[in-house]
Amino acid sequence: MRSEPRVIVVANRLPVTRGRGEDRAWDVSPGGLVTALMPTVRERRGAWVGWPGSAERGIRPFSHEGVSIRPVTLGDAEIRDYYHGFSNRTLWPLYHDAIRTPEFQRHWWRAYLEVNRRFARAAANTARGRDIVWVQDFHLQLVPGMLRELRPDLRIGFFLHIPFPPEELFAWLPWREEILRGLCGADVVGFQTAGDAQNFSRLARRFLDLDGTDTELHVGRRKVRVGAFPISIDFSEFDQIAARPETLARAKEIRKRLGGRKVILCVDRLDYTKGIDLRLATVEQMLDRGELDPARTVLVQVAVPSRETVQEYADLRTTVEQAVGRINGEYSQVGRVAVHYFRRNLSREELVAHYRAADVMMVTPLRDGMNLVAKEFCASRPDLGGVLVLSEFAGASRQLRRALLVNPRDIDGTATTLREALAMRRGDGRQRMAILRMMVRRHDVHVWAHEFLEALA
Ligand code: GDG
Repeated sequence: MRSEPRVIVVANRLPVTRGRGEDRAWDVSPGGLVTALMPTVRERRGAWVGWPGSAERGIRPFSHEGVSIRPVTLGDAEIRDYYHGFSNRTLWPLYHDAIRTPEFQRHWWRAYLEVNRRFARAAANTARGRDIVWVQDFHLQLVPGMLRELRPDLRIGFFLHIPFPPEELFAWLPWREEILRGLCGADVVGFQTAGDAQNFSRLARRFLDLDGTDTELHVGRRKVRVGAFPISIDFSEFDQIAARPETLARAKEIRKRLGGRKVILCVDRLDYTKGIDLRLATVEQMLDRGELDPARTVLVQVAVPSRETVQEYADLRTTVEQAVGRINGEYSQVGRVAVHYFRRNLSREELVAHYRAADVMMVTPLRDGMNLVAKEFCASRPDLGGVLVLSEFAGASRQLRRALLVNPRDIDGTATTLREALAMRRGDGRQRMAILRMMVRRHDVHVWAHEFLEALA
């Protein structure tokens, strides 16, 4: 019997980063995608093609824990134009409801083309016959088409981690046909939600004049499958960390240090899609109206620094920090802060301890492909405690139906729901959490990877 085909992952970033020690050894990077895919790639004796994350040149391919690592190097100008420019300032805002105005620059696009070509070539050189190539995310949307030209023999999959916009927005993109054609090079194009998948297949039919349905496109003689593959987390990992006595002890300590008040927790990358500013505005309004008592409730915002060289992110940081300062200036007392704001990355254990310490978790992005924080929170509550308030504009809301769903732009509505969450009866909360946890447990990240690869096989 022939063995299963190897899996080659192609992603903007490699799954390993240089350590800071003297030997600068490579360490596996933390993060969902790596946790999700490394076991599969390792099992299938596969490879990972990606950028090492710096302008360092001349890094030779090497093997790490049984995975063959194929670095794609980028120069400073390419990092600026392909990554900070086209990826983060054109595609990211455009695909997130144009919450910030996307910029369209021809030289960014040219760099995007060039870098995608380099990734496609690297993948073509890495893959052997029968291998499966799985391309990840918005940085590399042209790779499936380019790779198919180089290697028509390969099975090619593509997964988009962020939303796929509706026609009204996607049509803004001067290179819309090129992007659609690039994606149609794959055999399976996967999205986070059915809505994203539908946006894509409708646009491909309209702009590329293809036949097909919402779930299948006819590209020449090939059939391209289009579908939703909602990404998830390693449920058992969070569940286990959450159940450790030391996590419990730390959660208790956190609650004690917060003065035994009710804890509202928020954990986000410091990104304008995450709705941090509107959430603070909601809380500020509630405090102003006396709907929230700072003696009895505290907000903890963990904000992980992100894309700090991009102006919009620097502006957002200023807005958020001014709001935190204003609220604390008005409502804190000696030894009793109204909003705790941490602009840093917590360790995984510390993060889970915070999840366990929360009474209410607020995940209120304005638009989000999935949002793993919402799922991690559920997995971290084996005690069935905690209430999840979740934006209906996060992909996760399609699965986590028993969360309290909100429209974060509706400040009054969100405030009402937050009050409801804070006052929820224990039994109701536990029942909701049990259902949420069952959902995340059944659809964990291993199921996600397996289902996608099955569809592609
Ligand atoms: C993109 C899409 C999609 C956060 N703070 C800390 C920390 N985190 C970790 C979380 C979580 C991850 O970062 C954030 O994942 P999200 O899904 O919330 O958001 P994006 O970074 O925007 O990811 C998103 C995802 O891709 C996967 O497809 O869900 O929609 O935008 O895992 O735990 N981790 C640690 N300390 C922190 O302080 N250790």
